[in-house]
Amino acid sequence: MNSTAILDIQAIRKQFPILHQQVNGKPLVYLDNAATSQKPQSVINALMAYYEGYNANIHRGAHYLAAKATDIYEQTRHKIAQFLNAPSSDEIIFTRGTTEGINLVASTFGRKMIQKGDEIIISTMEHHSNIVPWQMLCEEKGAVLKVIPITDSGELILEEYEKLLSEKTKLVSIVHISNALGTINPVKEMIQKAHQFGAKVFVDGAQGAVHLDIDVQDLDCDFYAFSGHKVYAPTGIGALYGKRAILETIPPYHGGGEMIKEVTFEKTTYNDLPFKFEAGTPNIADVIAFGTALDFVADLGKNNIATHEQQLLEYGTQKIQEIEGLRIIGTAKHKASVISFVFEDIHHSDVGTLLDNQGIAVRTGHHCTQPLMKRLGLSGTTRASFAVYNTFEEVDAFIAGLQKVVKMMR
Ligand code: 7TS
Repeated sequence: MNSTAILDIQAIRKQFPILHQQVNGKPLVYLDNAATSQKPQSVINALMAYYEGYNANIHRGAHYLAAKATDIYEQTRHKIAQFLNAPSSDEIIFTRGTTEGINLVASTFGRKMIQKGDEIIISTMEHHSNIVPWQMLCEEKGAVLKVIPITDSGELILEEYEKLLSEKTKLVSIVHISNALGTINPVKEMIQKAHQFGAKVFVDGAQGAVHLDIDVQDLDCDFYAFSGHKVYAPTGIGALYGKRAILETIPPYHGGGEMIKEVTFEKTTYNDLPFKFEAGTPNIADVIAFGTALDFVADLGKNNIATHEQQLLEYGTQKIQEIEGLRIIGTAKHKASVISFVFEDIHHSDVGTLLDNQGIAVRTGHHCTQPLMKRLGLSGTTRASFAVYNTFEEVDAFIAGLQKVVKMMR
């Protein structure tokens, strides 16, 4: 099978220096993209250009370098607003990643809006980062965490979701795409249902923002969080979108410089959005390179990337099913480019090690979704996840690698 005609995958691969190496004497086949994506040369160059050419603190310096750094830093905020189709870049807050976005909302919105007896709804397929902050909040406030069940194929049971919704529901926090199963959840419909009860909705977009065109206005979500490092940007940087009306009424997250208008020992007034939520010197270099990563995605076209990834998913799914004793975990109708699987008789960590011996990088284990694994009766899975630079030949190498594993272990 050939690569999609829309994108020149070989030309794209050339932009990723890390891909061109041998691991354990074999060409690297990197299929751990749901954990983190690799970085194109343009992103690496953006980091270098900042440190070599205009490193300065932002929003405060009265000099050329500070003005330039501030300018380019703020351009990324505009790019993120466009990436999510947010009404304004004032509604984009820089975070360290999805995890911090969730914790920010739990400690600001949660602190102000959640009271004893209130209910927060999440689902069985959440990443730990979309479970634990809400659990901590519920414990502190005496609120109750409710969990939407799933089917054996890894889809949310929407009738059960509707039964959980009530006047007590103050927040629904739901993953857009499951990292462990690949399931794409019908978040737009779920948001509408939650809003009928006056509940706010947080969408964990760690995987969603990578594979789907996101329009927060069309979704009508109240919050949307994602991580830069999964969309070809550096680690340690992410973004949170929040509706202006909510962000304006909730308290700040961290106290410190930048987030204030005026400080006296008696009282402090807070800065305007989005700076109210951004205390201290931020991760300037990585924000700037985040902007470059979003340019990389925009230049290729998100839909083109998604089409290629879907083709890899279909091809891989079809091929992997030919392996005896292997079961795919997560067979939802709407799926992103993740194939999670188990063998009847081979432990997932052995599969990972034996693939690594052949230069093939996958993730094994519970994928930070222990309650999901428990629901499915598994201790973990092996997971292959695809990005734009993966090829059909790499899928073939992965399948051949698995066949070797089977031969060695049986
Ligand atoms: N939510 C989902 C759905 C995720 O996939 C992840 C990371 C997170 C939240 C947390 O994102 P972070 O950038 O703040 O860490 N998922 C994975 C994964 O599947 N393998 O490694 C990290």
